[in-house]
Amino acid sequence: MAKERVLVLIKPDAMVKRIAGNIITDLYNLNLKMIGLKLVNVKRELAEQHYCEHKDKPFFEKLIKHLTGEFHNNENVIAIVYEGENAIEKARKAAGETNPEEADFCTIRGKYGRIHTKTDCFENVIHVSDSPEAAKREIALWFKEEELVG
Ligand code: 3AN
Repeated sequence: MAKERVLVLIKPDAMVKRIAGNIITDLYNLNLKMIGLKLVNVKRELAEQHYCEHKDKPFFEKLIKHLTGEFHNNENVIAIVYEGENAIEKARKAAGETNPEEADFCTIRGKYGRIHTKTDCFENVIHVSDSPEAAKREIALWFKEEELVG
């Protein structure tokens, strides 16, 4: 299988919980190569572009508020690009189910995620691209090519 790239976002809920290091350690175990990393103060425009495929979903506004840090003290996001064989499948498996309450306990979302009782937001800790096409689009949104160390 050819090398793939995948975008991972460590979301504001993980940042306020100070578990970014734990998440990166879990991802290290996948034996993928980290080729880009940055801290981003996410503005609404970037969040809307990132989640454009969900713009008609009832939870869209919550998604935007979550990614921009509005629910979490305006926290930043860590954006990482990994490269390697089967990178997308490996990283998504490590992340676990979208709904953190349904995620296997051993996955990142299973260990660290929750549904917030007041906002009803899926605080699911990380985003992972779900296809090579999505990864390509998302990586171009978050990184300039020269920021990636291939
Ligand atoms: P994933 O992040 O697992 O690829 P997507 O792309 O289907 O999942 O959804 C994007 C984000 O939208 C999820 N990370 C989650 O935070 C949120 N989301 C998805 N489905 C729901 C839902 N039914 N209720 C609330 N938020 C949702």
